[in-house]
Amino acid sequence: MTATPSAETGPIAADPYAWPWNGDLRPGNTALIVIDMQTDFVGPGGYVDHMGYDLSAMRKPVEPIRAVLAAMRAKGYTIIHTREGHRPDLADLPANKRWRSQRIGAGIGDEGPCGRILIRGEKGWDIIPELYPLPGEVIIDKPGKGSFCATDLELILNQRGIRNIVLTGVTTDVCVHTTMREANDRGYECLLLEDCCAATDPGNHAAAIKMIKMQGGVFGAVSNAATFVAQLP
Ligand code: C5J
Repeated sequence: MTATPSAETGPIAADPYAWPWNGDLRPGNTALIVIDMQTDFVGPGGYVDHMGYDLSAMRKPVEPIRAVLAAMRAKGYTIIHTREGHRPDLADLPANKRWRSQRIGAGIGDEGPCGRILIRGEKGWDIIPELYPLPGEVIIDKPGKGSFCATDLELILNQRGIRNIVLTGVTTDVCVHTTMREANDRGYECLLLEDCCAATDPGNHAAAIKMIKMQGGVFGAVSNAATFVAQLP
């Protein structure tokens, strides 16, 4: 029997409602997205390091994401990784994005200890070894903050019949939030795992989590890695 959609039917304990909204959570309709866990965001000598932010905060989600990845891989869920980056000739880099990054000493396209900052194919641009995609997992290369902007993510989700998206990665307030908003506007049901995300500023992380839960879950719901792994069907 199909469960009647209600805020009580979701199998995952989450805030402000048990997720997903209609209780329909299975490998055939649910994907994990791991956003931008690249050396440029969480490793020494990368983009975020150049900007002078605390890398230890950025690394906190690595182990919780590992646990979620293992659980979802074992149960056959779709796994998607994203990488923010630009073409070596900078043809897809908006001039104001380059200007802004140069102004704060982390010029996108400039040489650094991990190669050219945020450039596709460079060492710093790739996903960190601890969370490296397995063969067959989807990798989305995106030039912007949102994972839907100028990518084939929506096409791939639709081909696989995905309706629910579990969001992890960095940064909570920028690329993760932008992706969640884009997904929510397209009708996808979103869950953000808060200990699987980090921001360059802890206050922004907390604010981003709070925003999701307003208006009864305006962008979706929030849970954590341990709860999710324990309750994943
Ligand atoms: C940023 C991201 N912060 N992955 N990118 O520029 O959040």
